[in-house]
Amino acid sequence: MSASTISAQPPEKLTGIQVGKSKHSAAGVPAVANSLKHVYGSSGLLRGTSAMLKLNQNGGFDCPSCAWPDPEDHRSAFEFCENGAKAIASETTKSRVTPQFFADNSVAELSEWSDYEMDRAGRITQPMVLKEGATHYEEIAWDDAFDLIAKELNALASPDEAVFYTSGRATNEAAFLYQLFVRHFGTNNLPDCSNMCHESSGAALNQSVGVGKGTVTLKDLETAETILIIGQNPGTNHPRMLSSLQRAVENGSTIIAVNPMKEAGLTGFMHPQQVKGVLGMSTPLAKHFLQVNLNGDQALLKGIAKTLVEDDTLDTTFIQEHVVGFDTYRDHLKAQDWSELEKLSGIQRDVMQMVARQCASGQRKLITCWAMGLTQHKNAVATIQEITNIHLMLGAIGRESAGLCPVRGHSNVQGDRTMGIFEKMPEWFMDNLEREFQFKVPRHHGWDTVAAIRAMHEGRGKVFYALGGNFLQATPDTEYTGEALRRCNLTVHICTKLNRSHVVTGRIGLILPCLGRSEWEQRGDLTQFCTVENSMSVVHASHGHLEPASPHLLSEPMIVARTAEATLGARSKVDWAALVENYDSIRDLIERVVPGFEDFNGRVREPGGFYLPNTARQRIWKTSTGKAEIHTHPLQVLVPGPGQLILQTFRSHDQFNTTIYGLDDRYRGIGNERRIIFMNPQDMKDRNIGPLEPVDITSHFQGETRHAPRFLAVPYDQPPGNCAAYFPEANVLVPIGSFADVSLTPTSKSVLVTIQPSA
Ligand SMILES: Nc1nc2c(c(=O)[nH]1)N[C@H]1C(S)=C(S)[C@@H](COP(=O)(O)OP(=O)(O)OC[C@H]3O[C@@H](n4cnc5c(=O)[nH]c(N)nc54)[C@H](O)[C@@H]3O)O[C@H]1N2
Ligand SMILES: Nc1nc2c(c(=O)[nH]1)N[C@H]1C(S)=C(S)[C@@H](COP(=O)(O)OP(=O)(O)OC[C@H]3O[C@@H](n4cnc5c(=O)[nH]c(N)nc54)[C@H](O)[C@@H]3O)O[C@H]1N2
Ligand SMILES: [Mo]
Repeated sequence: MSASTISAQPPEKLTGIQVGKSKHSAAGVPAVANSLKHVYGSSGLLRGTSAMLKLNQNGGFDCPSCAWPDPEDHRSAFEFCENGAKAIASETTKSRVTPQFFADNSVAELSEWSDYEMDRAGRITQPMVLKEGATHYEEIAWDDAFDLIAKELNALASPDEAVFYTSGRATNEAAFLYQLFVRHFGTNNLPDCSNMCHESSGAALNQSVGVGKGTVTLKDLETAETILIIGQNPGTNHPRMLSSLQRAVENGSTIIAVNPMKEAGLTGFMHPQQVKGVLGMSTPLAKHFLQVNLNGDQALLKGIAKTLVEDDTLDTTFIQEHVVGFDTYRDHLKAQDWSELEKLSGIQRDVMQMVARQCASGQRKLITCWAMGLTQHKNAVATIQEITNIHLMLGAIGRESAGLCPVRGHSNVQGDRTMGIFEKMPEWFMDNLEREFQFKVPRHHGWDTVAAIRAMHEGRGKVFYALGGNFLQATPDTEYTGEALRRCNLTVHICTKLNRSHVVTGRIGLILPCLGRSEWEQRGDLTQFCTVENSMSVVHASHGHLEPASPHLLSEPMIVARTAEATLGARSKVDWAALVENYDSIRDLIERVVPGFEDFNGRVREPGGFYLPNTARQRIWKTSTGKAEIHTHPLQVLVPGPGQLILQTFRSHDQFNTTIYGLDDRYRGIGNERRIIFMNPQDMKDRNIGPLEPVDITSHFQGETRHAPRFLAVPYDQPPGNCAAYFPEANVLVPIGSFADVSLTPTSKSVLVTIQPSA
């Protein structure tokens, strides 16, 4: 079968939807029961139990699910959540994808499998190659795989013709070695999942407060007076955050949620490890729920800021001492028209004023948390800077119980950035690398994710190499990206499980299977461990405890080191083999290159690890002006054209990004189906669409259209003009040319669509 018949998209078949009531609170007994079902169902009792007992414990391994920190002083025996359990079950499964599996299933056949079926196939056991023109993958020896990569890389006219992607599960040690190899090879083409995730937060915060990360600790959160949670669904995506929010509420915090969808994890929470949770009593979490229009947050935040100015509840001392740009912003806010702000946000003026007064009350201990609901829009950076503006006007940063909290996704996505996975690392980092390693570090910026896809599509990018992830399904515009990958000479994936990126390949495709976080790595008498950094800048160790899924697996650092050795040969003076003999040697190098890692090997062996320094937290502003900066942006909110709706693409409860653990979305009341679109009931009536009827979706961007047929329409409480479908099924609708200003993050939460009943 020719490559062109291999589908880049998940199959269109429906799986038999069951609809129940959406829930008002998250977790509790069903969550625990569900997690045990997931672990024991696929990994067997022993492997599952020992994995769970080591999860997020001192001396155990870091949960490979989200980046939410572990509590320092009240870590329970089971510091995990339902979705952490699903991640472990998926990694520790007993099922195996062997060379025989690939002999039995052609690539074209596999492309007909759903993402759910691909994940269930199990762990890949051996390196595999798809040779030019071949229909099936076949086994390849590790040495031959590295030689093949080296040959293709070294045949390029320029190192800048290669793309080196990273997904945020990679550990610090793997990530540091990887960027060292890539820069030594001669390019900064290091796109990563962050480009599609919190890039907008990093860009906004770096410019405003001089640090691209959050400024608060878990203790701050649990003792804040007011917590805003904007564009985030913690019940599904950061379930352990709910325990912290519950403690905050018990300490007297007022939580205000801002979200177009009434998400269960925001309205209430039943703690699974406490009696009242088991009895089913839920602590109300959010006191106020603002059902903002999709993309309307900028208008809402301006309304809140305008109230602070009108009420004159500002921290003038802080502003005078620390802030630039306030006067311009104040004048801009005064000129804002309330009715315009109300119309664009969908929130009444008195509600905006109420929120502003809550934020300014007490000692102004305000924390704002946000995630993809803010970062994946055209105006994302501007919107996030409206948040920093509010915090700067209130002096609510750099003191106890107050500050900024972008909630990261992948378990080590923040650490990977700290290690240098970035297409445009600052000059000081490059200087440090050059000093330590004595090679000419390339200084010109590399490609981010969107630029890399375009380059491959246009034939400028020829080799694609991925440290983890599922590039084809995570990126926008699935058909366009699929074509980009097909045009490469070689595509390489370091991975644990089968995914769709493995079936849409370049002329040659390579799968390099690696150890998972939960597995031990023995070198002689030494058991290696790795390190990660969580969403609140705590660096800590992660020790694998299970026997590897296959004796043929190599660790990520080992695969990177052997790729480097084979490719660079005598060009490199780095002793790659020695570095992976003992990861302490990699950590010694990190200590010499990255600030904040003094005595890395000593401190990371302390239980709980250590905090990285955060200058904004200390009210030191590493910005271009040396002050905290208020930035004034024009009000630019997406308004759909006649007949159009705004579509957001988000996560169900049973997925981790492109890994589909199951077909339910329990809190939203959905069973056994993913090909659905949540719509406002009136929008359905207007289009003659009945509940659960199939519809065709068309997206519109600069005169181009993209199509996704046969999604089932589900009525759901959200503002008129808004709708929602799951990622990655809906990614085909996200235009490659539509990305955020400054951060260039694809606009996965603001896609303009029209919807009609299927013929
Ligand atoms: N179980 C599980 N955990 C995960 C993940 C997973 O897939 N599964 N993914 C991980 C990763 S990489 C990340 S980045 C995080 C993602 O965590 P989230 O950001 O919570 O993920 P999404 O499902 O994209 O949810 C976005 C939320 O924002 C809301 N929203 C969308 N648009 C807007 C808007 O314009 N304004 C406002 N105010 N709200 C909006 C949506 O209704 C939804 O509740 O989770 C991480 N943790
Ligand atoms: N439309 C739309 N698109 C989105 C988003 C959205 O909200 N909407 N969200 C974006 C976001 S926030 C993100 S972070 C990206 C995610 O993008 P990615 O990080 O690229 O995708 P994942 O689905 O997390 O990657 C899953 C694959 O990683 C591999 N894997 C799992 N564990 C390991 C491991 O330990 N080591 C290695 N080497 N491989 C492993 C497995 O093979 C698995 O199939 O997607 C983005 N795409
Ligand atoms: Mo993410």
